[in-house]
Amino acid sequence: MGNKKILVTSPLLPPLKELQPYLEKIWESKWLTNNGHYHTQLEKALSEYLKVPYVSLFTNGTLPLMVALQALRITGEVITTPYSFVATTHALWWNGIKPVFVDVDLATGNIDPNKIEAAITPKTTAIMPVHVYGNPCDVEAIQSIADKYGLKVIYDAAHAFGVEENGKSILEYGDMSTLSFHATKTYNTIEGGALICHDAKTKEQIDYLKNFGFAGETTVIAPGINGKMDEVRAAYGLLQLKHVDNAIQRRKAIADIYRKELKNVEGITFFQDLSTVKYNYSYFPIFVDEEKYGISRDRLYEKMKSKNIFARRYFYPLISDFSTYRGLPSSSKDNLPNAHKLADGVICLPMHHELEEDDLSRILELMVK
Ligand code: T4K
Repeated sequence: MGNKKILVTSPLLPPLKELQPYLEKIWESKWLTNNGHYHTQLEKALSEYLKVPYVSLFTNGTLPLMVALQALRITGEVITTPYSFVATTHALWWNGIKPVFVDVDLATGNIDPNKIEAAITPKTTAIMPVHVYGNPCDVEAIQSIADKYGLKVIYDAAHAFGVEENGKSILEYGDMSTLSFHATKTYNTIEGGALICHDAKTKEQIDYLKNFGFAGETTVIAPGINGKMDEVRAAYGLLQLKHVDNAIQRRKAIADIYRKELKNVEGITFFQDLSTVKYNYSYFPIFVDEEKYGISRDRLYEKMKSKNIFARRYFYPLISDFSTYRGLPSSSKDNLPNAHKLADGVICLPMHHELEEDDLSRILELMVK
């Protein structure tokens, strides 16, 4: 067995020769960005692939969060999860919105709907949950709370490309959902993202907002931003759609091996897959119980590193522990016991389409004593 570097992920890349003809067309047309030909094609292709009617492409997965908040005119306080990538909460902060953290469910890592109502105040205007690792939130429970209190729901679905529950896209829920197509995601456009909404008028508004607010050559309807995806990345994204299913299949096979080999290791647990859900296997988080496993999460993480295996502790520290957010009342440790438990135990094992049997053996041999 070799000692080659194993990273937590490796980007899916379309074969270079497949990209060449697209690049030639772009060079020929001299149309590089601003709602170009491939941009239009990719929005259409993604809406078919993802089974959602309206897709607005973006240049990354953070801007759609920012724009969703603007489009829905969210202000005041928003209820969200601390167990996510920091971009989720930053999007609120950049909009002058106060995040209110609610604890998560240990079974999924997602916001616990049973704890949302207690966090609602007269200033609450929305809920921003995350389908963390692509695990679907309890969308029905969240919607019924939102309906009861007249709140909007924006899902950060950065990890949930192609995820379905009972045959329906998880992106269909809430008022809007956002996706990230960053290089490290199951489906990538190098950098990129999308905002999913449910009607043509809202899509039109989103498309104005991602283009500085321009609605025609001389009319600016709102203080928009530049969130546009360029033609090179849109073309690359079209090609990726031909290959992403194979990559997901390989990820599933790897997840099955991890599950099989780790299920009887004392002190190591992982989330259970539900038969009603079509997953994308974007991450494989495990949780280390130091007492039962014998060594701490950080010791295991360092041990892996010393063997050239670069797993990652997504999502540690919790967002609520970063300096910007630490002082908020909802950031107190007592308010977030489950989130702390997950963050203190988590390691995301290497998970990508290029992992080979040898790589998996190296990872598992080190973990299974
Ligand atoms: N909401 C949620 C819930 C998110 O998770 C994210 C992003 C967002 C919103 C915002 O979406 P974006 O604006 O990013 O589209 C990564 C990603 O940068 C970030 O997109 C992602 N979530 C987050 C969970 O992870 P880092 O700091 O861990 O990336 P980095 O550079 O350390 O790379 C991770 C591993 O991937 C390394 O082992 C190297 C490998 N890698 C990375 C890149 C960039 C490659 O092999 N090739 C590459 O090109 O943040």
